[in-house]
Amino acid sequence: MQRSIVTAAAQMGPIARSDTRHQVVDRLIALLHEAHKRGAELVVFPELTLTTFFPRWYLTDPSEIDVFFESSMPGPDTQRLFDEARRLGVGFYLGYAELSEEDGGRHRFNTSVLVDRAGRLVGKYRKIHLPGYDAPQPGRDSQHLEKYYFEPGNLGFPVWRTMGAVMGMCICNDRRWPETYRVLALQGVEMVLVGYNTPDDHTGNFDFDSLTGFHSQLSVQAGAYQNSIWVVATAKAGLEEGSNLIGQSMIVAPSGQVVAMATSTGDEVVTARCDLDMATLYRQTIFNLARHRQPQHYGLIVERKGPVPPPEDD
Ligand code: CDT
Repeated sequence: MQRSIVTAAAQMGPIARSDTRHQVVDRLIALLHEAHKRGAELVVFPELTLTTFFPRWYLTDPSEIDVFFESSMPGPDTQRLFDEARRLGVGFYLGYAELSEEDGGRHRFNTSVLVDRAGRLVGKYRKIHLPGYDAPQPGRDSQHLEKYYFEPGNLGFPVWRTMGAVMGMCICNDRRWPETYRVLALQGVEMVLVGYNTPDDHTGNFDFDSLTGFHSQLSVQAGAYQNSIWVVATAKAGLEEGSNLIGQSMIVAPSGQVVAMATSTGDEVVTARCDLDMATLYRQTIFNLARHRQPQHYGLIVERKGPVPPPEDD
């Protein structure tokens, strides 16, 4: 019997700073209905889904910062989404800014949760690769201050057997790192869910920035193919508070092929039936990690602090 799961990438257009959680959750529920109408059993929402992408601003007043964070999930504003998803029998991935009281202190993480079709919270992931800076950079109109607002995730890259598949999560910049997919693949992941907010001026170098869409797609396709996994990557997109966020939400097969992609930079649902046996096929053949991977021959991995020194003069 074929194992498959109909999956939706539920891209969101821009969210203004003044938009309320209620307005945002209304949009999420509309996307959920659209996905369900198309047969989706699992919906992937973006990174930091509930608010505008606030790391573009340097805020110092804790009360101004706290409004972007959730101290419980589900919370008073998101309970409606959880209830509606359970009623429809649709699982989902949701990214949000998490304020956590643990180890005797307050901690802030860039987090996602995975919820199954019965509305049960299956797992939580906290973003490990935080891009940008921990202090504002002079000369930039738009900052990228994730290192200022968040701590690196402390939950590793777990996988969960749920909804008929082995699933893992990552968040935005994580998708550019081969380690992300490989650490998940070594645990048998079949489907990786990722939300993102990617400004089209994120490096400040136009030669690089003009390739932003290409690099996003390249990272997801390479991760999928080299690790035999389905990747569902969902953007927050469009012109948000003066910053252009790329769209191109996509579903990529273990073959590396893009099987669905958003064509707008607004609220948009794309779906695909993800055949999990395709992941098995690639993993049993070209990328049979147990048979073909050769870590014992890779040599000692030396982490240098700087470049390899130049040859010494005789
Ligand atoms: N949100 C996020 O991680 N965005 C980054 C772009 C910014 S890098 C300064 C990304 O990798 O898409």
